[in-house]
Amino acid sequence: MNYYDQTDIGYVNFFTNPDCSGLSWTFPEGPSFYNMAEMEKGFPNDDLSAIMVPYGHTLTIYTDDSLTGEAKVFDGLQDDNDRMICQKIYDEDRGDTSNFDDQTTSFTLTKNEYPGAVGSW
Ligand SMILES: [Ca+2]
Repeated sequence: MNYYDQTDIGYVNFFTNPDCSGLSWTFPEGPSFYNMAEMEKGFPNDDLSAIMVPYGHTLTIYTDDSLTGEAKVFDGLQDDNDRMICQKIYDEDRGDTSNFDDQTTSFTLTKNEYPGAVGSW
């Protein structure tokens, strides 16, 4: 994986397996949003099971095309070594009842205006 400065531009990583393995693709932070046709240039429809979102960014996934259907929001997470953390789309261990596994059809990746305030729990 190539190094990048995630404060400049964000890249979200998509995976077909919940442990961030299997088929994968990297999408850069876009000026607008990714509809199904744009996502399918690199990643299959209705097959997303895990993501890595850069710290300071927010990923919103939708079950239908063009940001419609149900939505789910993920904030970027990183570990102590500034590496992105693998997040399952459907995490039953956290009592997640909204099963978004293998349903993602469109999404947005946006940079938070104040990244310093993100993840301060
Ligand atoms: Ca879908």
